[in-house]
Amino acid sequence: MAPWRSEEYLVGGVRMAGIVRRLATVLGAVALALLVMCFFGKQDHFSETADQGPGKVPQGRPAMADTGVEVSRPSILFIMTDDMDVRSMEYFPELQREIGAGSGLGAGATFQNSYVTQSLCCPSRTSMLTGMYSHNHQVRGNGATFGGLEDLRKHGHERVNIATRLDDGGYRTVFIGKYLNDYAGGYVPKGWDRWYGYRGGYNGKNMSFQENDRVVRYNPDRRFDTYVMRDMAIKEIQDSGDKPFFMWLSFHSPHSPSLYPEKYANYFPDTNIQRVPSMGEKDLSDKPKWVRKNAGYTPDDEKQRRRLRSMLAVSESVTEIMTALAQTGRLANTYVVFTSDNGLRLGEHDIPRGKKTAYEEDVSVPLYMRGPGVPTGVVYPNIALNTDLAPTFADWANIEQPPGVDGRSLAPIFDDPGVPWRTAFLIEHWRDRRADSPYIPTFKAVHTNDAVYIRYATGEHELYKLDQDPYELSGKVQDPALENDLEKRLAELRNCAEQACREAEDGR
Ligand SMILES: [Ca+2]
Ligand SMILES: [Ca+2]
Repeated sequence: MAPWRSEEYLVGGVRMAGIVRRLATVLGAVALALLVMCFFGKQDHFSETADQGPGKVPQGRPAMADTGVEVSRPSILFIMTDDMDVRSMEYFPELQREIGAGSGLGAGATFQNSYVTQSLCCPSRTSMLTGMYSHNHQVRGNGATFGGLEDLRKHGHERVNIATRLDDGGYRTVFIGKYLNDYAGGYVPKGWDRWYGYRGGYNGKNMSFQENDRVVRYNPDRRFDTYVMRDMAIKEIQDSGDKPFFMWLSFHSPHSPSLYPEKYANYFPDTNIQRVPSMGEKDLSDKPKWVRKNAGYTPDDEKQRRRLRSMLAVSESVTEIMTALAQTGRLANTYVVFTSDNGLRLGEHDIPRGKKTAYEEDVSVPLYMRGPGVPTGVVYPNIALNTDLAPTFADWANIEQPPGVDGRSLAPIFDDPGVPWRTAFLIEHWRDRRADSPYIPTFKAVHTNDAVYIRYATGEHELYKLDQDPYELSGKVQDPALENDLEKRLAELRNCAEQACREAEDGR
């Protein structure tokens, strides 16, 4: 049992849930009158959530104690990994239980249908910053031919995003780790009070960070990057004083080269990539030409072991960060979110490992959440997207939404799991001649609760009924009615913006 568990879970030996647990935790620290204020303040917040759409403005200031400590507004810790696939999360049950609902138990909730709308670093990170689909934020690649940091700046997303909004709203904003691929330091993006930007060199040879106004180099022979970032996070939590904070902690693990600390060298000695039915898929006659052309891949089990070892350091670090939250008395009023910028396929469909496709392994990401009002041990089937994170954070903080948000707050689900919800979303990819290996044609896809329909610029298409074919072995389903329906939904989604996206996702 992790050390912080006793504070969070057990009050007088009884496991408590929801608002009751939170109140009991706060009880020892603040006066009763303040407690009552806090309680009703929170209730107001959630009822506002249900009534107001994006673009709402803060309703009054947070309650302040005599000491000036803000007691009502929660802190937000957003932990992201790079290229972590959902299937491999089964090796990290502790991480799931700490933040999500591993095996139906845990300190928070798990979204089992969580997706990115484009399976690639820079586009997905930009969706998280802005709440927009890629066709709206226009960071469509990692920058080899287009996209990347340059497009992020060109399209104004460093001037206004969820961080600048939280900063304007009085939050202490902290960024730690990998930003967008091309970031090499030299400046601190607007909106961040504390900035620790990893300056490339993710290969373990040249480790340096832009730490606010100076560059700090670390000796990679003596310091491991995940632990360097963990220590930054713990120090920032300890230094955060009386303000609520928003911290984006962006680990580079388990992305290649998947470095890990020496102490984990003997872990997972015999663990192989799971040979799911789509591994080495034999019959590719249902697949588009680019898949058939690149078939014949041998899964790299040693690479997978390296990934898992690098994730052990992440899991260990998260536990220590949770302990720091508990020790500073912040755990009960902090939302903690864990996800990945994209998934990764490890050899499914007999094509090289990678991302960017609309296949489940590429677009599925882990998503765990805990915090005030988030039920514990609940696994939600609702489709959650990377475009939902910024609006969820804004909702939790009760601040104005960033402009142009296509996603939606996930918070209403915690109040009412039966709330009307999206039944479809858009997946996008643009062919990047200089970065694609293998080359994947431009496509747009619509993903529903039980099907995915991929339409390529080549004119080819794939249709999978995921409820019957979860491993996507047969992409030439003969179902004209379904295909017709999905064509229609794709047409509504492909160029949508803001409210029109939400309506198209809902099928209204
Ligand atoms: Ca990535
Ligand atoms: Ca097949």
